[in-house]
Amino acid sequence: PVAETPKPAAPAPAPAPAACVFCKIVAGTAPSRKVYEDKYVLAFWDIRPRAKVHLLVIPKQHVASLKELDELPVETRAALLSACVKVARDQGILDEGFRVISNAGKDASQSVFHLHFHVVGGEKLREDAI
Ligand code: D5M
Repeated sequence: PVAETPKPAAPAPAPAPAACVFCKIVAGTAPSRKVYEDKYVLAFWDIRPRAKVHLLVIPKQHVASLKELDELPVETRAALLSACVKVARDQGILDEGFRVISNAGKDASQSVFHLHFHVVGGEKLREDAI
């Protein structure tokens, strides 16, 4: 039998910046109103809610934005989107409708450089806002 070529080792995750507020929330050294947590992701209330329900879903592993999504293990990538749907369901906003947004980079006015998905709903959202 032909010997299997060893798989290249996955690149080590980049160290989290010490000043990252969302990393501090993951570590439990900054407060948050948590609504969901599993091995891969954390979800909590946005500190500046812009809708009746406004949650953030983040990977526990630090990456700066959606631009770096492919640096995350596939399990984490899947867990992020599933968690968006789960928290929307848990908040009772699944049937009436909700929106999931990730601001990446300066044209999107990203202000916290740890990947996050805004999950918003609980009221009629503006049609002309994306
Ligand atoms: O949005 C970043 C979002 O993160 C913004 O809606 C405020 C929120 N934020 C910032 N700091 C905190 C803490 N400590 N807890 C909860 N929510 C927070 P962006 O998409 O980067 O513009």
